[in-house]
Amino acid sequence: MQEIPRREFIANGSAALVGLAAFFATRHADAFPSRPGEEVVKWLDQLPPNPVPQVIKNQLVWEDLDSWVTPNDKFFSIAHFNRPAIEESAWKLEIGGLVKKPLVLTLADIKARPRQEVTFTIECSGNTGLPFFNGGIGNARWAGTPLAPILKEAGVLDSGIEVVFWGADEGEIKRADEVTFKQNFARSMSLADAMDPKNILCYEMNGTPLPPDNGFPLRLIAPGWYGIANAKWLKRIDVREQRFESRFMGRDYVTVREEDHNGETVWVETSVGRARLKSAPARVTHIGNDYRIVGAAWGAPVDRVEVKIDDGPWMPATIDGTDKAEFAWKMWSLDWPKPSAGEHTVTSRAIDTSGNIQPAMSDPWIAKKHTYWESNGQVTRRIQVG
Ligand SMILES: Nc1nc2c(c(=O)[nH]1)N[C@H]1C(S)=C(S)[C@@H](COP(=O)(O)O)O[C@H]1N2
Ligand SMILES: [Mo]
Repeated sequence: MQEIPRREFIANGSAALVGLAAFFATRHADAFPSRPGEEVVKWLDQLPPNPVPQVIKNQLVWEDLDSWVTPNDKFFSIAHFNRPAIEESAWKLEIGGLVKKPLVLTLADIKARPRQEVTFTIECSGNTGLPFFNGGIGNARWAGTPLAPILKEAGVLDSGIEVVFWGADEGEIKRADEVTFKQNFARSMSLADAMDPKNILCYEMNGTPLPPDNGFPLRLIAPGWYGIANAKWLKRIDVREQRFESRFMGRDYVTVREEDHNGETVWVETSVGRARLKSAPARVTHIGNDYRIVGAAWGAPVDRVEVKIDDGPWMPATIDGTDKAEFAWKMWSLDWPKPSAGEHTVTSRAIDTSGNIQPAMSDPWIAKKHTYWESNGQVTRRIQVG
């Protein structure tokens, strides 16, 4: 379904349209391949204890996945510094730096601007790259106001090339060059990326104000980008004339790959940016001896998903047809009638609309990646049948 802002429906004044929107909303919420009476089988490979419980909270439990939209109380959150508790009355957003007219906006000012919604699956780029982390993903319906018109209103000067998003959270930065200082969380984007009409300054998650852990009162939602770009607890947007390098641009969230260039090995370091094609088996269910594998695929326009059991052939999964949101994960399923008793492995791979295939873990793209970021290799889970 096309993303149609609620305002447009109301402006149309058509009860039929509003009804249709509600119908699709319900269909979306229900769009999940489950069968009455089925039982869920736990994966044999369960995560070891999370060594950073303040940083990573509330990971998605894949076996519990039973809805296309992840409810707020089941949504993961990441905080690299503190988790600020912000009072709406004391909060404001500054837009400054290389602009003609700096702006200061209250939450009421932001909510009074045009509303835009997007259903977007946000994944931490560290997800499945670390042994204790596979639930850094969730899908929500985010609402806010587009960022681009605010930047236009402030009037970015010709010298401005970079937009920095500052959070209210703060931590100590110790650099290798022995400079130590306190700094707020900060991520940046090129001006061109920031002006993407899909980016919103977001104040609502699944119909409620942003929960504190997910960035209350305001965060950036940049559909199609890895989690790190979606700066939470925003306090300032700052236009600059140089590329910006914070810890989260230039040191953490840096992917290091060994690439081959005409037979020469070239080591390449890049800052984590846009999301990558990925899928994962979510859970196996059964009714008696009729098993079914259900999973999700996301990160790029997904064309199809294939599933491999043990060392068998790739088999086409059925993609749930009801969830058509461009930036949201797609649910898929594959019936697995009467599997033999014993231990099995389940692997999935997504294929995008350009024919790119989610890489195997042995693919050089993954095998020659030396940091855990952007781990979009195929996910294999283990299961006991019978
Ligand atoms: N201000 C701020 N924004 C932040 C972070 C943070 O630590 N501070 N973590 C980022 C990371 S690493 C991810 S994966 C996403 C996670 O969004 P969520 O916590 O709403 O799930 O938020 C991003 N935005
Ligand atoms: Mo992240």
